Amino acid sequence: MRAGFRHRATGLWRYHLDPELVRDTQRNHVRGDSESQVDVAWRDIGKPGTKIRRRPDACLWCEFEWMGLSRATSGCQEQHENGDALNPHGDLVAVYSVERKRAALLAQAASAPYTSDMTRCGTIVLAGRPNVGKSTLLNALVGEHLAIVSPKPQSTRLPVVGLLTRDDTQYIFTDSPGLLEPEYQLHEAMRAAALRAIDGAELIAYLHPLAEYPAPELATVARLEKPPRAPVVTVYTKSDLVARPPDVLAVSALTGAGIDTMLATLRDRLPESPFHYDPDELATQPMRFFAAEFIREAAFEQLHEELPYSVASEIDEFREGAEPVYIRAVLYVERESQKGIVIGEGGRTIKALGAAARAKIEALLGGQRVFLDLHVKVLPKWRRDEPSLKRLGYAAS
Ligand SMILES: Nc1nc2c(ncn2[C@@H]2O[C@H](COP(=O)(O)OP(=O)(O)O)[C@@H](O)[C@H]2O)c(=O)[nH]1
Ligand SMILES: [Mg+2]
Repeated sequence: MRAGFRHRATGLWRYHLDPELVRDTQRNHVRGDSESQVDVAWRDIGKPGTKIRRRPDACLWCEFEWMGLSRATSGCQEQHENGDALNPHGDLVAVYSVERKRAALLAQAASAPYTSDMTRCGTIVLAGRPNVGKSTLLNALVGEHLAIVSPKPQSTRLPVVGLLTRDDTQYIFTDSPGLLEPEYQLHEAMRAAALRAIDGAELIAYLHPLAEYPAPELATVARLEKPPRAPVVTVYTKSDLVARPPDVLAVSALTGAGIDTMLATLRDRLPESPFHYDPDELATQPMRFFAAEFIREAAFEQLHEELPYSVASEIDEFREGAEPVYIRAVLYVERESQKGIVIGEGGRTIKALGAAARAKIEALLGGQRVFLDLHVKVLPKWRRDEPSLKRLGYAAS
């Protein structure tokens, strides 16, 4: 058994099963079931990424019941009831509480030899100044338009998670708001979100435009009080725009140049771990989140100058079962005069904005048709108002 590990966000324990152990377990624990039946089930369990839920009083074997193996593990149950849950190696004895199991697993992990067939998986934050290409790179890595992109800086307000599973590695990328000097409450919330993402990640990809080589220290750019906990990999972006100095990790999200090298570099620094997500998954946030973001992205495209910065969006209703999918959304601005501009002459502007947002949502829904019922409302000075920022999901409540 190569240890389990605790998933930070959910607190669940997950295990990766060593095939050798699985064979052992069959010999030691299976009573009365045909080997072939068990074989199939074990194969499922051994699959990278299989999640085994924590049950407070379950021993290591009883947890497998959750996977539909209650019969196969009846031998275990007997032992469990007798107060004597042994693993086949005899080194995990009477594990009744999660705390004791955790200690036993960690002790095992410390002594376990390195196994090269272990998968790797971890969280990587894409961090850097505004406009360095974080969101564009996230989309290029995932191969799907998840994060909103704009030539205007500070378009990303909330972290967006994108997943990439390639061979034995699952990369959990987080696009974060740009590190900036806050000018008002929304900026403070964005900076706080970026710092939380940096703090929570297992690896930091620090992005900086190649044209502005060399990059200053991340700690300086982010004005961190102490150096970040996670290792930092500096990745130069927009390499298509300038000649590359030797020996730097540089990528172009537009041409794809350097991305394989970047992934290989990140892979080497990710922890050994089972996958956290199904290899086919691309995103972890709900469709309503992306719908609201795409409305904002359309606002960045269709509205001029500073106006997009005064725009927020909120999804009131999202009926996915309907055909077309029905979405009622509100686009907030800060002043009555802005409302007039967003609606436009005869409703022309809001119509174009809604059509652009709808096309983006439909693309992410795999071509499903969407009816976007979009309204414009004034939420006075929401960028400087803490309760409004919380309500819109920008500030942590
Ligand atoms: N030429 C070029 N432009 C890029 C590249 N990546 C991003 N951009 C552009 O840089 C601008 C900012 O990108 P964005 O991803 O929104 O940056 P963010 O603020 O760091 O998330 C947009 O206009 C992008 O099209 C790249 O690899 N090459
Ligand atoms: Mg961005």
